[in-house]
Amino acid sequence: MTATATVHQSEECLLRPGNTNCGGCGMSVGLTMLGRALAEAGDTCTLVIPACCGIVTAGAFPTTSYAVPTIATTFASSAAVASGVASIRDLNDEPGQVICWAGDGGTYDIGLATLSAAAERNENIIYICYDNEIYGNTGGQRSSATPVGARTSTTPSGKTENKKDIMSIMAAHRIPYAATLSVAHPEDFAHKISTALATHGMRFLLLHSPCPTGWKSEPGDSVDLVRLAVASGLFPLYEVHDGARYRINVESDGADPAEYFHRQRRFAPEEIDLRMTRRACADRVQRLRALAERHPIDG
Ligand SMILES: Cc1ncc(C[n+]2csc(CCOP(=O)(O)OP(=O)(O)O)c2C)c(N)n1
Ligand code: SF4
Ligand SMILES: [Mg+2]
Repeated sequence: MTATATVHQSEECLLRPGNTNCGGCGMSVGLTMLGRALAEAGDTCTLVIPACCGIVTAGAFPTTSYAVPTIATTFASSAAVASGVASIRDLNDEPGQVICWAGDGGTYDIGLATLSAAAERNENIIYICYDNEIYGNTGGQRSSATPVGARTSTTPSGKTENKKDIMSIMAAHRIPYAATLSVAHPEDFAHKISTALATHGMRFLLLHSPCPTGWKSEPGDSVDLVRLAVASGLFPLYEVHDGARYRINVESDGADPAEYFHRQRRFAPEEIDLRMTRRACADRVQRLRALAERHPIDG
């Protein structure tokens, strides 16, 4: 469903000006980068979006913030709806990508069953999870992507469980392509979108998406925060082919994750075990390096 744009649009504009996203929202930057990468490849897409900030920002019919056809789905069905739309497109030999754009609540939690089913069937879709580590548009409840120690409206004293490792879950499905994205690394972002566009079958991309409202951070700090997450090993940038071959795209430089926590009021300093966090970052990076050395993409 599309509606008439009332402002001039450049071809690469996927998210139109005047949308309702908060200032400093990583999702806005991610959609802009995605639009540019699609335009550069001469490709286009249909968006499939479950309940999340991403569909709130679409606005009310007959106007929309999206410059492409957009289907709003229930949480549980987004990967299934995207699979159906992609099958019809392929049967009719139609151009364009079907891109599921979903939050962490819709991906790690409520939509995981149909996401897993689509991955197992190797459906010809691109699934992008913008992970703001919270149920953003319903008031900031915890999700299974929320990191340990983060205070949310349902974990007021800090979450006690670790963030779910969705990348390992998706890699275990042996899908053709899975990768992590950061808005702090636009060239890497563009490279991975272009790889995804050139790959057939199920593609899963995980975007670390700053959310000043939920993270209780300054909107102007958003890009710095996710850059720190990459540099410290909290959110490594890597890609996985066929669930088996790995490549680290941006090496962690061993930056101390302390600053990442200090600049967000969702974390209470006394509840963050920095020693354990540093060890977890080092372990994560070491494990990925071992995988990339033993099973390289170019090997
Ligand atoms: C089955 C179902 N459960 C709960 C809701 C209420 N709900 C709407 S959006 C939302 C949070 C979505 O979180 P996420 O997917 O992370 O997206 P974000 O809001 O952070 O962008 C919830 C719980 C719903 N619409 N459907
Ligand atoms: S609540 Fe967070 S994810 Fe939602 S629009 Fe605002 S900044 Fe973006
Ligand atoms: Mg979310």
